[in-house]
Amino acid sequence: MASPVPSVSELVAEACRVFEQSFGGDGPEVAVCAPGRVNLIGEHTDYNQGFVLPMALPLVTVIVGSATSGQSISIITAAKDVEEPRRVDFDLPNDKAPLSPGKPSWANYVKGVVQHYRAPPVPGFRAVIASSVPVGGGLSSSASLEVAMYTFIQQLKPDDGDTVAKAVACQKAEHTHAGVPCGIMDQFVSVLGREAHALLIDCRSLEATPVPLSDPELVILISNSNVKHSLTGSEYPSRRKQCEEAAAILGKASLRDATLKDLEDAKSQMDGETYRRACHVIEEIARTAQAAEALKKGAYTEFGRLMVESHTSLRDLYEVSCKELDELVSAAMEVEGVFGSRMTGGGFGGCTVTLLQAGAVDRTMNHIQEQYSGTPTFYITTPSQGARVLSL
Ligand code: GAF
Repeated sequence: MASPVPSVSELVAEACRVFEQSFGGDGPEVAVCAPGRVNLIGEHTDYNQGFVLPMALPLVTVIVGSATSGQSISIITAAKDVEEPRRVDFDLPNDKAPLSPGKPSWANYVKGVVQHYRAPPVPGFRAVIASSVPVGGGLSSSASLEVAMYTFIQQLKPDDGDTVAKAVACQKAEHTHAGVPCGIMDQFVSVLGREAHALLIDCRSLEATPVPLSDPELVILISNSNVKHSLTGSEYPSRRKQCEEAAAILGKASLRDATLKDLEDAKSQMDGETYRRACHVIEEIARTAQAAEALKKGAYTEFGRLMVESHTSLRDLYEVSCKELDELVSAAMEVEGVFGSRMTGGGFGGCTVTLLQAGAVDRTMNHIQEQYSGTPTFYITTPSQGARVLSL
């Protein structure tokens, strides 16, 4: 019942086929991939310099291609559900003509990365994208495309190899070319994800601690609500702004530095909504550190309880959940053998993540399917490696 996921080699084969059909001549010389992610806990904490605990997925964006001697870039997407046209040609940026975002929107991620590549100028190239990360599903299809693009360009013209700076450059691409003032989580884990581990990322120091996550008795189930509410565009920046306002009222550089006591003391100086947003962030940062400790000890019941607390807080205090995500979480929590469940990612649609006993997977998927008012898609998943070069 879980969705079939094409393997990395199937994606490479598809991308190579499109490359040869479209560009003729020799096949591509380079192949790379970068994963999407699921965040286990620590939501809307990254841009508050807090902790997050994501893992890289086996769902990936693949790019194959070759350098050209010209001054332009030709890029084709074979990814599912993206805006037409599927081929875009543009000139390399220079000081007088930086690359500006436009239509189709999928190409903006490519343009953003070319613009922010850390060892300019980028050489001309032709490339094809193929992906198994569902677009708009809250599993970071955009970060996986940015990081795959960056990794591809590194093969044509290496930079200094600084992995954190690479994630930051990809985050910048998202800010300037997709218009989303995101935190660092998605790009960071897409670059630095580790097989069989989640990553506890301190978004202030940008240090990551791998947390082992490979118990055969434990399953990580992703349920895609298959809805995306249009609120996302405006609500994300407005949440970020409210957090910055709350930190300014508290006299702190970020909410990472604030305690609940600081917040209570300043309650009369802020409106109720700003107070609730800050309360979620301060508690979620502490919850994430606690959850990472629980996971290290294999204390899954404790971890699950924290996941549910996180979901409730995102629903009631941060107000980024929606009816569909709440339904998926409630249904999962009714099944024996489920430790915890919560929405994952920015919210307003997308996916939930559920931690459960291996023996409970089938009955959990069945129960969710029966209870959910829409049509869910399931992925049974494992923590995977970050961006990598593939052999052709
Ligand atoms: C999106 C953003 F891109 C991340 O940086 C993060 O803020 C997340 O929403 C919420 O935790 O995925």
